[in-house]
Amino acid sequence: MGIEQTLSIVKPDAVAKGVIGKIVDRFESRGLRIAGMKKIQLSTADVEAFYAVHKERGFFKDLVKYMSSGPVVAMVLEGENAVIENRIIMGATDPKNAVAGTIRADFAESIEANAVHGSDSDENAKKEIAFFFSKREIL
Ligand code: IDP
Ligand code: MG
Repeated sequence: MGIEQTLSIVKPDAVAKGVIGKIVDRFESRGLRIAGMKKIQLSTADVEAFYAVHKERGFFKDLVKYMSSGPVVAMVLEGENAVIENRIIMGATDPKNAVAGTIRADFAESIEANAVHGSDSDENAKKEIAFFFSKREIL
């Protein structure tokens, strides 16, 4: 395990609600350092590529529409066991199942508009970080 990096995205619903700062605070308060950060508008093609693993799922079309509906904030989080720590801080995919005090319990609108993305493995974290950030943007 040790020090890892993982990708977090503040999704369009949370950006629109004005809770970027509150979400960033959850990470920093729990010992995850912001190693990279950018606000970006994803195109349909961007989201199709980023979420390619979900392309056979029934909700894929809606997911692409939602994730390209407004700007997002992508972050590289760094810290001890960052991949799992971020998943714990985020909470379950469906906010109805998210533990109290998690980001999704506190800020998500629905199973789709669920405030944040987080990489699910070290391998995917590396790919997802490379999707958004160049080396010189990670400090
Ligand atoms: P995760 O974000 O907790 O890793 P995934 O299963 O990887 O969850 O799904 C990716 C994203 O797709 C979710 O965060 C959510 O925005 C959306 N999603 C997942 N399941 C559903 C569903 O059943 N209906 C609508 N959207 C969904
Ligand atoms: Mg996932």
